[in-house]
Amino acid sequence: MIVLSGGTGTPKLLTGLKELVDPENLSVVVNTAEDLWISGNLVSPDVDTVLYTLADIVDEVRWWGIRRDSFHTTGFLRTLGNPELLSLGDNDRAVHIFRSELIRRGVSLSCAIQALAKALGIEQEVLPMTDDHVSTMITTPDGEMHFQDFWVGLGGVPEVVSLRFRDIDKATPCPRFLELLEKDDQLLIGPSNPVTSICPILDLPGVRERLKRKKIVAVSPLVGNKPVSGPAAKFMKAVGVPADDDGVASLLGYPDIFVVDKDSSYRGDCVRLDIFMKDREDSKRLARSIMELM
Ligand code: GDP
Ligand code: FO1
Repeated sequence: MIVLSGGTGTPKLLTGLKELVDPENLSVVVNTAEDLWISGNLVSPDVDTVLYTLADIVDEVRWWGIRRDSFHTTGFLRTLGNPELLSLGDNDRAVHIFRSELIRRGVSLSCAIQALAKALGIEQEVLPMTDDHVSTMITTPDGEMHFQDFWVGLGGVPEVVSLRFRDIDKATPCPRFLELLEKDDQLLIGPSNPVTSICPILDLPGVRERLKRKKIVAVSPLVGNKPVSGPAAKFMKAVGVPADDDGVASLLGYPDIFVVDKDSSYRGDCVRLDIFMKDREDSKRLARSIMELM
């Protein structure tokens, strides 16, 4: 099974899916358009959340970083008057160093992630959407900035005038993603932010075209017509679609099976389920229903 993922909603679903799908049959393709270099190392928030989820070490309160991590280096950097944009846990930072050292030696991002997954004891396949650099850039009335400057630096407060995926036209899907797109005839789009987590993957050159030949199952990230967390509604309005399941369906290219919340006001063809995952049992229950649909 191929799953397209961001860093919160889909990882929640993966906690259930990983219990039900043989690890060799689960490949997760992850958004990297929110990645950034901090203090010399590549931080890849969505990839790391997926890795930590599959390794069962993710912080399930924040849905980023490692459970019970310490923040000594981040704290001391702050004391030195050199704060970083993101608060990086010490073990999380070790993961960034591991990956970045490989990249500095010329290893591709997908191979570096593969090595990291192996070191973390993960049996499933985790792939970045591309080995190239693509960045989500947000334009506010004060100008253009990186996604993380908007979301963490400014708390997601400013008005969003527009957004774009910088350098996406020059990027290619990573080789193994392309191989999977030729092989599998079904694909699951997890409940992730359609604008900033899923569109960067779908908008890579050639991906939407290849998906036309597949059966696409997608789970909405909207519960009761609203995002559970994060800036999805603001971004959907900024890209000119309604902030509801009609908007989600259009951004995802009208999936063959669209799973929406039982209380969604969506009137198109869909499957209605309880898609809110408050705990692991909910994740497993939803994962089981999706597997039956697929
Ligand atoms: P990000 O990379 O951290 O922005 O994470 P994602 O894009 O993977 O996930 C963010 C989206 O997940 C938000 O739009 C939420 O509404 C959605 N989400 C979070 N929890 C749940 C849940 O329990 N069920 C569903 N269906 N969506 C969820
Ligand atoms: N989000 C925050 O709001 N504040 C943080 O300090 C922060 C640190 C952080 C560290 C590592 C990591 O992988 C993610 C982190 N996030 C933090 C989450 C991240 O900025 C975004 O929520 C994701 O990029 C959205 O997918």
